[in-house]
Amino acid sequence: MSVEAEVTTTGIKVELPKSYEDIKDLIRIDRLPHIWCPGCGLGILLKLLARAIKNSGIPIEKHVIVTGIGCTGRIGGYLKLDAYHVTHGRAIPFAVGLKMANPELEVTVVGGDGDILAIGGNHFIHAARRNDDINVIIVNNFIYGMTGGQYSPTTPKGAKTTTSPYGHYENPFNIPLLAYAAGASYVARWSVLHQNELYQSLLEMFKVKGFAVVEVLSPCIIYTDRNAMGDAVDLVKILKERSTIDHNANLADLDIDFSMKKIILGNFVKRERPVSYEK
Ligand SMILES: Cc1ncc(C[n+]2csc(CCOP(=O)(O)OP(=O)(O)O)c2C)c(N)n1
Ligand code: SF4
Repeated sequence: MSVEAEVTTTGIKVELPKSYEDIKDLIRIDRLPHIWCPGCGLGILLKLLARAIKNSGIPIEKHVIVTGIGCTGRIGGYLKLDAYHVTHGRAIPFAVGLKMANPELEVTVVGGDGDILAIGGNHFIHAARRNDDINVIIVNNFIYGMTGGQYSPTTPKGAKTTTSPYGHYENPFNIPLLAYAAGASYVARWSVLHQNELYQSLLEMFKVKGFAVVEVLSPCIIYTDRNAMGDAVDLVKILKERSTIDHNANLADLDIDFSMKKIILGNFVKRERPVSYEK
């Protein structure tokens, strides 16, 4: 059952599934079909983000999405609102500039683990330190997806990637711990499988004054293929079976190792700190 059928710029007739009924006004149907692989978690995030924007209580015209480069970076292009697709790793400085120029805007960065934490890592920690009043959604698929599967700062030790064919030898970032230590006001981690919790967390993120970080664990078939983990659905099963929710978890315990035996999710941090432009 579809809610909308439209011939897109690609000449293909696209039908939105029924579950998009409430957000069809926010989806750029003319840009579909999207570029993502079957089984990729990004489509779920697109839907939940659109729904959270719509129900945020903040007018759509005040929302701005800023993305860098990567599979995740394509999200803004499918949303019918002001969206900037900027250079790789520089979404956070663009977002901070937008917020400084017009503090009334609700500015949200969406980026991959490579975009935000490798090439953009310095911007991330300093925006958190300053407590810039923006939102950052980090899609953690443990790899550089778009460029063919190189290791990223969240690739677990031992994982095989294009650039670590014998197993990665570096330790990954623990994103919630890093975000908290650097100064973020709000820190959460969910997976695309935990749709309701992720949706609620995105709504909360919009309410926070200060630097708000939501890590989203999302399957990538390039990662699962290379590590003989089956397909994206198998990784979704792992996320389902091995995740526990513990809002009060010790942040130092939130590492995700290659075995993925322990994946802790939750809304971990919510605190008030002066934001960057406050005296
Ligand atoms: C300055 C610059 N360096 C490198 C690249 C190549 N590049 C494009 S996307 C990407 C990484 C993508 O990985 P990630 O940010 O984790 O996003 P994903 O594709 O996994 O969603 C890289 C290195 C680029 N486009 N620009
Ligand atoms: S390469 Fe990975 S992240 Fe990119 S669209 Fe495919 S499954 Fe998604």
